[in-house]
Amino acid sequence: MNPGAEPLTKTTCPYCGVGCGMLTDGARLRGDGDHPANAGRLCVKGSSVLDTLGEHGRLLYPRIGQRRVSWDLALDEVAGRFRRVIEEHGPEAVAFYVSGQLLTEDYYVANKLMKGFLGGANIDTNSRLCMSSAVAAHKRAFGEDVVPGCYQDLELADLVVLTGSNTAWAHPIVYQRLAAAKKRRPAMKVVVIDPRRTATCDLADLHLAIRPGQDVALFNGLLRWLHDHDALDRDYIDAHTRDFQAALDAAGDQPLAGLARRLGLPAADLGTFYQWFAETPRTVTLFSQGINQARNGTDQGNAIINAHLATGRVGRPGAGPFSITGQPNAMGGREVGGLANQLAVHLDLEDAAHRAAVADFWGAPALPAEPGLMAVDLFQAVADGRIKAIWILATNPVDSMPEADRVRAALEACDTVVVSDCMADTDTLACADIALPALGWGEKDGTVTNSERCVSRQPAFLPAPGEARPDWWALCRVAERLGYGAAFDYAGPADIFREYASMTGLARRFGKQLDLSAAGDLSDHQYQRWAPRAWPLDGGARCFGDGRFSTADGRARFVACAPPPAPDTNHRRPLLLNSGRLRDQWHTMTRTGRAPALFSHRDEPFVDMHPRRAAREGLEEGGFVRVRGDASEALARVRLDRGLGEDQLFMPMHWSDCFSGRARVDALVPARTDPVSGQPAFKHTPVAVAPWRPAWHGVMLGAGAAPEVDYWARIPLDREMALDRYVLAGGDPLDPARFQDWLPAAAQWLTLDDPAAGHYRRAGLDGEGRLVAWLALAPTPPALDADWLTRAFREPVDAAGRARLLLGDGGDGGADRGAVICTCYQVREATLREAVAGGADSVAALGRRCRAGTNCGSCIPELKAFLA
Ligand SMILES: Nc1nc2c(c(=O)[nH]1)N[C@H]1C(S)=C(S)[C@@H](COP(=O)(O)OP(=O)(O)OC[C@H]3O[C@@H](n4cnc5c(=O)[nH]c(N)nc54)[C@H](O)[C@@H]3O)O[C@H]1N2
Ligand SMILES: Nc1nc2c(c(=O)[nH]1)N[C@H]1C(S)=C(S)[C@@H](COP(=O)(O)OP(=O)(O)OC[C@H]3O[C@@H](n4cnc5c(=O)[nH]c(N)nc54)[C@H](O)[C@@H]3O)O[C@H]1N2
Ligand code: SF4
Ligand SMILES: [Mo]
Repeated sequence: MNPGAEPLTKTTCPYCGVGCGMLTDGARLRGDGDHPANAGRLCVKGSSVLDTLGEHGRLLYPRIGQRRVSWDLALDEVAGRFRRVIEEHGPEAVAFYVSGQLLTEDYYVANKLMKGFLGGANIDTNSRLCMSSAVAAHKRAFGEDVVPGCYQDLELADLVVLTGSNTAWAHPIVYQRLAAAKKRRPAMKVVVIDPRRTATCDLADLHLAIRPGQDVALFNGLLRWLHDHDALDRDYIDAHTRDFQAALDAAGDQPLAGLARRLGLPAADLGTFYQWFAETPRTVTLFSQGINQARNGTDQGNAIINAHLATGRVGRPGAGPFSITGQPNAMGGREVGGLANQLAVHLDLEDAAHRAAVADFWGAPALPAEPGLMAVDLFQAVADGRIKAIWILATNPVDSMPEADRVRAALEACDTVVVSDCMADTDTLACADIALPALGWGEKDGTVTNSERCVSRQPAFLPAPGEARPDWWALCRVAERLGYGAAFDYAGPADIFREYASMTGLARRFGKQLDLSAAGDLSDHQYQRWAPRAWPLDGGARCFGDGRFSTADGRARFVACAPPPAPDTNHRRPLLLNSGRLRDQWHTMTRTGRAPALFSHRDEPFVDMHPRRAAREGLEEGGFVRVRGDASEALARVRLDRGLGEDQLFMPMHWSDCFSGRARVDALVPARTDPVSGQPAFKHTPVAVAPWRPAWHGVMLGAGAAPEVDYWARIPLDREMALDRYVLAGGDPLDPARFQDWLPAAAQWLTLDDPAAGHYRRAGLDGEGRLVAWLALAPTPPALDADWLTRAFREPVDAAGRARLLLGDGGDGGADRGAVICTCYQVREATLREAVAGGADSVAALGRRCRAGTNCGSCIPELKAFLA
């Protein structure tokens, strides 16, 4: 940093639950060397966050219907409608649906307003789709929703088990810390349990490609094995736990060979894993959505925890079960009580003493004694009219909920849908009756809690765009209009944080670990300067290490876990569709979808499948596949991947109707949930596939809207010019005239029209000779040099260039250099090939030659694969 420059602001990354510290002023950005989570590192999403900022595409003003209105009018309307519904139908007829992307202060206020003052419990959160099975498993085992360990445990461990986690892509900095630790201490072992071979397997000494949905069987088998091989910690079990025998009885005692067959694993591999687990006191089992998002997700979590309790490995250095959180503030939301079946600060709705303490603290007139509806049931209640007004903040359920088309229909039919978002175009906002513009990252001010319970600040360092306001502010102004002004009279986020922190004193009073009460009297200045710290504030980095838990008797509970249900594929839906994340995209792409570089890793929606499966179904790499579920159908590209079982498919969760015509994976996913947690089984959807062969292919460049054709995918090219590339395909015979509607106006058109060969090309120029539109339609996918064409949109094209415009290629060899592997330095396959030809034979050598992999390191697994 140059010495004269303004100091950078310390903040926290807006993406994943690793919660990396950053230093930025909106123009410069680097990792915060002092932050305990990342010590200065950032992954590719974090590094490119500045490319997603800016006013373009933001929701800037409140709207009622399509009409821009003042905040006063919008808030009057929200309050008026909520009041009328509550008066006529009771508090059960209104709902909030919130998100782990809110700040703790926003979340606290939303929960307080619903449960304390509106008197209903229908506030649920997208954490229901994400962490609720882990929450339920923690509560059953520990008596409280606590992740016992910390990131350092992954470095201290001698065995790290990663199950249902694609850590390399979803929690890259945790993965890099693990990779660095393993490099320092090669004796450390890593086991990955995942039906797919993922980038995470790159680090694995052993990959168990388990049959989908079978983790309980695997961990039950482990419990039995530990018992049979005298590897239990009997003293710990006796002193600190209950119900071991019931868990062991439920675990069954299938011989290893039979169990391995059932799990689809070589018996030797299964035995190796059990042996390693038995003999390694320092073992961490990290789990994520492959565990949580299943019909028995809660049992899956408890089966893992059982194995740790049985060996006394909880909350000790280098040992523990570790549920890693997804969203930047998933943990904060769980603290404040954002789930419909929680009250607040780790206290329970069903407990009268907890309710009395909370009512007293808030001065609340009415606390519900019954849990509210969990997300799937909540949207069902919207669909059948029991819920008549819903306020959705910081989440996009029309894309991310199972049976997403039904969620959309429910919102379209609902009388009052209020949506708070920072972006102007989302599939959920399209259903809003009232739209409220929210501040986004860099503008909003508050705190978040990461996976290791570390509370960090996200301060504002950018001005508010348009009339966007903080979410807590909008909630408080509505509370005021409903007559609860005194309880929501906060001067700012510091005020809210102090109240919340004090309130965690109640948790402590009821014997919980959550405790931030020492921060209850921070000054505004101290709040501004808060350095990352984990709760309990007066505790160490770990919880439960002394064997005392948050249950009434201080003992942890083993949970008897029934064998997993059989997969519900059938002859009509013979394949199991898995879904999840890509390295460079965030959820429904409302933010990462603004950074063109983040599309260079994967640019169109796709379905991964094994080459033999593809051959059997008449599908080929790059062709199109129709995926049929019970509720809907999707259309995407085929990608061949030998890392999948032959009866499995994988589809990314990211594509919304803003980025492709029919690639919302959640339209396919049925709304089947875990009976304990209510979390949907996103990972295991029965489907069928069939090829789709278009009559023509096309590419369109411009700033226009998506053409209404059978297949389209939007790939941002340049954010300043709002320039997109649309990849197109159609089933009907080609009719170029239809495209007139979708092409922007131009001063001059160059056209090539060859109906006999099925070729049609058009380039539109403005008065100065700059491209404003470019279209190519052909029987096979047209080639082009997107970088060259993008330049032609920016600067007038010279005579030589004009001659090549319809070709779409400047002739300087830019086309067909393959996919970008290293996003940070935009290194393409061709460059890597050249580096290899020039003698680069290791990741380090590639880095020296072409810089690939030397910034965030997220592409290192792919560089290794490339070298292999
Ligand atoms: N790049 C990126 N990172 C993110 C996010 C993002 O959108 N993009 N989102 C964040 C959020 S909110 C979350 S919750 C996390 C999620 O982080 P992860 O849970 O790591 O990510 P997923 O890709 O959803 O799924 C993890 C793995 O579970 C595997 N799996 C599927 N079925 C089974 C099974 O039956 N058993 C086992 N053992 N494994 C199975 C899948 O094959 C997949 O590789 O990521 C966070 N980080
Ligand atoms: N098939 C399938 N479906 C899944 C999953 C899966 O693995 N497979 N994973 C599930 C999981 S784990 C998760 S967490 C969900 C995520 O799903 P969503 O929460 O629906 O996804 P996001 O795209 O993160 O939506 C966040 C929205 O909030 C907006 N936003 C960002 N910051 C703010 C803010 O400060 N205030 C306001 N008001 N708005 C803001 C963004 O622009 C965006 O529109 O998806 C779930 N759905
Ligand atoms: S790992 Fe990447 S996305 Fe996650 S918090 Fe760190 S920089 Fe952000
Ligand atoms: Mo999540």
